[in-house]
Amino acid sequence: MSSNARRAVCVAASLAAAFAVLAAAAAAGEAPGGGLGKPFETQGFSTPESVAAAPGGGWFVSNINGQPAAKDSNGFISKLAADGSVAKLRFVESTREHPLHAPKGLAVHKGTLYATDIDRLVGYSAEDGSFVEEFDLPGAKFANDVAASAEGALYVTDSQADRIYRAKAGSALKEKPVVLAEGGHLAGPNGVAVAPDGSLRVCTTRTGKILKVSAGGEVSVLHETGKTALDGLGFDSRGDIVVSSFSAGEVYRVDKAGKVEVLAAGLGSAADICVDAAAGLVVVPRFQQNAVKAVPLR
Ligand SMILES: [Ca+2]
Ligand SMILES: [Ca+2]
Repeated sequence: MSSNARRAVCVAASLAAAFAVLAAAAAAGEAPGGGLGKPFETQGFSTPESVAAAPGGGWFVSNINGQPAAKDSNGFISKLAADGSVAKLRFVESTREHPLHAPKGLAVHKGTLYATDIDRLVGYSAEDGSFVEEFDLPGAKFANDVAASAEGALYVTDSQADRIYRAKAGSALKEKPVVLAEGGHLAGPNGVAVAPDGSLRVCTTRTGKILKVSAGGEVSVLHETGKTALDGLGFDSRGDIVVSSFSAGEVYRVDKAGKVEVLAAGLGSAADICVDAAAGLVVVPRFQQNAVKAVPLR
């Protein structure tokens, strides 16, 4: 899950705010990144795939509810309060006019919550969950994660079509999404996050790589983690990458030299995480356990 008004917030809000937070923590004698938000675990979801921070606090959680590629009109998005309790289980619901089948990646941009849904990208009000806009993703098979840049570029990975799409927030009625990059070298692109310079970081399902994708679509390998089934990623307050492995049920920090450190283990199926540097938490959707667990971002 990686992604981004507060995945942008989970990333961007954080990078700016985090240094102030770290300074305050240091002044208070606390460990960096330690403990503004409290760890929690919340049950009762239906195949949760992605978590994104909500404007004003708390988180959104996508619920596939059934098979990941089934067009079954029963997907929904939950809203959690800042303590991890469920504020509204069905904050966004499927409707006859605007069906929601199997929402996965989430990103917030300027008050709109975007969710991928198999072959579409759908936007809802982050305030009340009402429908805003939707994009068809031509040729998409399994749209997975989404991330938003500060300028409103929306980047969507498709881990079966081996593609990355780019759409423009607010433009669904006038501009079609374009394919930014495609090919087997994307190796099942899954989590996507926007770096401060506007380039993308993408983790791969099939090879355990972390790729850099430029704004022009050039792809290069940044890190080989040696891990499997990477799913969601974001940045900590130092700008290092934090990434989950679905198959291992673990979360790692990958520093700029490529050193991999285990931050959390025993999570079961760790899908698209929200790395919330400001809160000092990694919020992990436990896909097969129907739970969401927040662990400290040490
Ligand atoms: Ca479903
Ligand atoms: Ca994912």
